[in-house]
Order: sequence, then C-alpha cells, then structure tokens
Amino acid sequence: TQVEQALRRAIIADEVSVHFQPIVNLADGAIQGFEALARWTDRELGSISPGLFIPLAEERGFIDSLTETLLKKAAETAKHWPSDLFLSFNLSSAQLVDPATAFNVLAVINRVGFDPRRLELEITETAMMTDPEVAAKVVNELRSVGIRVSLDDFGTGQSSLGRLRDFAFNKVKIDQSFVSEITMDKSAEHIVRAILAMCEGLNLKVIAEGIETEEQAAKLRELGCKTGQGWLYGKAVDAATAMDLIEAQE
Ligand code: G
Ligand code: G
Ligand code: MN
Ligand code: NA
Repeated sequence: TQVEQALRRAIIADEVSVHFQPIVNLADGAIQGFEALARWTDRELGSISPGLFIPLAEERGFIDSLTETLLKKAAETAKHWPSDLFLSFNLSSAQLVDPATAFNVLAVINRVGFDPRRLELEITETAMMTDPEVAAKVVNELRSVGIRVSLDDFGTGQSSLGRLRDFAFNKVKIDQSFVSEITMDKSAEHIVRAILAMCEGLNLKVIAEGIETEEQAAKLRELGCKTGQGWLYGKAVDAATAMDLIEAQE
C-alpha cells in the first residue's frame, strides 16, 4: 500500500521520531519519567498515528527495525535526563512472542549507554495472550537484566487477573477509559478503587493514564493513586521541550 511504502521510506530516511509524555507524582506534579511515543508525519499523507503504523509494521514484518530505531532514539534522549528519571517504552505484540527480544533490547541500550534499570517496557494484555509462555519468558529475561515491565491499558484486555501472578510485572497502567469516567460514573470509581487495592496487595506500582482534568486528578489522589499521566500534565513533546520541562522543575 501507499502508507506501507511511505513508512518503509521514512524508516530508512530516519523520519520517524519519538516524543515524550511526562509521568508525574500526583501529589505535587513532579516529573518522574516519560513515556516514549512514536510520531511520524509524511510529506504527502500528513501525520499518521502510531496506532496505525505500528500494527502495519508488525503485519509487514519490519517492526523489529522500526522498534530498534525508536528505542535507540528514546534512550539517546533519556540518557541526558537526571538519573532518577525513567524512560517508559511500548513493546509491540510481535516482540513479546519473539524469544530474541530481551537480547535485542539490551543490545540497543548497551550501545547507547543507557542504564537498563532506568528503562521500563510497557506491554499490553492482548500482546501477552498471543503466546503466554514465550511472553512470560521474555518478561523474565528483561527483569533479570534489571529492566522493569509494566502492564499497559489494564482493564481492557481479555486476560484474566491471574496473569498478574504469572508474569513478573512491576507496574500496572490503569487504562484511560476508567480515568475519563471516574468523576461521572460510580462504577468506574469502584473499578479503580479495586485495581489500587489489588495492586497494593500484589506489590505492584500503579500509573493512571489519560488524566485530563483537575477533578480526575483529585479523585485519583483521594483513592490513593500516586502516579499518573495525561493532558492535564502534558502531551507528548519533542526531546528539547522535554528537557525544558525537566530543567524548569529543578
Ligand atoms: O501516542 P498515541 O495515542 O497516538 O499512540 C497510539 C498507540 O500507539 C498507543 O497504543 C501507543 O501505545 C502506541 N505506540 C506509540 N508509540 C509506540 C511505540 O514506539 N511502539 C509501540 N509498539 N507502540 C507505540
Ligand atoms: O496504549 P497507550 O496507553 O500506550 O497509549 C497512549 C496514548 O494515549 C497515546 O496515544 C497518547 O497520545 C494518548 N494520551 C495520553 N494522554 C492522554 C489524555 O490525557 N487524553 C487522551 N485522550 N489521550 C491521551
Ligand atoms: Mn503505553
Ligand atoms: Na495505556
């Protein structure tokens, strides 16, 4: 397709970039890290969502080279942040069923000189369900070299809660669909409350995603949620702007 050709060209020409969305302490808004989010604007097709081009790259078999490019860029940027800030990076489903993923990720960040203990990889429930056995192995390998792993979009996939025990996650990211309803819909509030209680018992950290209003943030704080991200705190910005945000709070 036209998009596929343009994407292949963009990867070779190094035109796919990475932006960074702040992840903050909900108590005081202090930045704790950033989530890397891929961005691509084609000259003719305009801006294309990673929600479209990442699955396309997976389907057509060039997700590995795309991920390598993106992770390299993200780590090169994050290397210059204060060492207490982490980088969160999304792994695609194809990478969770690839036994070479841990090795590949480590190779990239070692080359860049980025500390694996500052890297967090986000995986979705749907991704781990493709082949849970291989996925569990990939997660364990990542953990064994100090990389942290978080479960993204929690509450929306079709996996069972038992997966939280089978996989060595560090964190759970509460999906934005719950956060967007949290001040309007009691059932969303109850679900978030339950997720927080469960994660505390399982010793998992929690990030609430998609926080857009001060009311949502206040409700999350009231429920005991400590960390979050969303447009209230900032959209994904380029590397230079992310550095400005970091410097502004020092
Ligand atoms: O940033 P945005 O809302 O447009 O992202 C849309 C989707 O694309 C989200 O599900 C997000 O996790 C995913 N995504 C963004 N950047 C990356 C990336 O670098 N790798 C992978 N695998 N997914 C990404
Ligand atoms: O699947 P994942 O959670 O990685 O996707 C993150 C996506 O959510 C990105 O596309 C990002 O741009 C988007 N996003 C981040 N914060 C907000 C927010 O506050 N509101 C909305 N609607 N989208 C957000
Ligand atoms: Mn994510
Ligand atoms: Na998410």
